[in-house]
Amino acid sequence: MLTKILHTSDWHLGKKLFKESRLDEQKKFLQWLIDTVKTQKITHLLVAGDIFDTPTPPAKAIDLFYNFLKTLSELNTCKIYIIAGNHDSARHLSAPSEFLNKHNIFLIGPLINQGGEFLLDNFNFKLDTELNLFCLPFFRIHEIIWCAEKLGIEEDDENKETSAYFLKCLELIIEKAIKQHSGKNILMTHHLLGSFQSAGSEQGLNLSGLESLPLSMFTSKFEYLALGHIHKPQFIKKANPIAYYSGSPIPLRFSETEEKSVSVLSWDKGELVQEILSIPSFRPLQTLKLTDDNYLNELAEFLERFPNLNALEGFLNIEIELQEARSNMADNIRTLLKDTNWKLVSFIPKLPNKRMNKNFNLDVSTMASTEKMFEIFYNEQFPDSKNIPTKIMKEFRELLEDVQVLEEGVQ
Ligand SMILES: [Mn+2]
Repeated sequence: MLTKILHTSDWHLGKKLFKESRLDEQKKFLQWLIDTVKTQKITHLLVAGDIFDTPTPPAKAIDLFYNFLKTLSELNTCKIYIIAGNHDSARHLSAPSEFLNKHNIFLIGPLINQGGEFLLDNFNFKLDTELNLFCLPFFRIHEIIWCAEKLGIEEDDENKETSAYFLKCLELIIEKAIKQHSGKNILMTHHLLGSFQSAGSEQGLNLSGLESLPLSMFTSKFEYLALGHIHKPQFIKKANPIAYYSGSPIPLRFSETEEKSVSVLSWDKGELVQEILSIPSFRPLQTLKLTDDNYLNELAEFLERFPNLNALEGFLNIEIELQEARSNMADNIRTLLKDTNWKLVSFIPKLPNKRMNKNFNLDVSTMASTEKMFEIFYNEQFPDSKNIPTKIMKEFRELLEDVQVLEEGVQ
């Protein structure tokens, strides 16, 4: 069978948009993917990281993932290679890998295995007689340095903290990997490469002061770089090698309006041919900007023009410019949406930019806590209200906790 590769990434199974589950869309995408593997006669599926949205995903997301693997492996025509991204728990993702290898499913987790070893063979795969795949899952800098030292890089204690030393270590690993087999090479990785455009829904990656990995490290060694992490599909380089972010299969935020796609690779007389296949939209996400005095008419007009014939209800993000605070707007909108195939998911009333009182000065150094600062800020914004409503205070505390968890995660 002729080798034909499909590259996708950033599924983020289990992710929510505000409080709304995306599993229905993710399920439809995975069904579409199975159909595409069949019709396109795909022999190898590459998934470049961020399979799940969180290290401990909800049971329904795990269920969806394993059902997908089961259905695809039953076709018996397509091998599956999946690397861990920064959102995945690499150890959890790859825990069943020995069992799944028997079914031609390869889950590539942390560089350093449970036994504390780095085995280059576990990251290198022969796809056919001519073609090799090298998988570099999301890693932290100290892991690369440790692995390079195991492979015999000269110890350099003086420069160990520098990014130049880290790049030297990474280079050594890549060189050792591609020397293992002769032929053409593909790299799959979950990192920032070259100059990229983010979609805004990605988390930052810490590369010890490096903005991204230099592309020059990979040119002349690889034919194709199958990249994951950035949600907007894009080329980092169009040839020699092609470096491509396939992007996420569904929009993860309202601001992601570009068409989603997967990348398909085949070879014609030894020449690499890439085709971008569009993924259908399984649920429309729409931002509507409405005006203060006419918002219900404008919304009615929108509903008439865009009835949403999709099987799944559309998600709406409504922004309204207001002259002054008004009540019941969101409820009025929900009433109007009641018998339609649209759901209000996010409502943002925008009040005219109240200038902060120039004399208002928050001396952060004397503040006991962030909560106290919020209290003072709130009283300044809404001088008529005596206390912060309990609900707002509760939500502020939850937000604060989320930010703290995120900060810990990024470090
Ligand atoms: Mn990522």
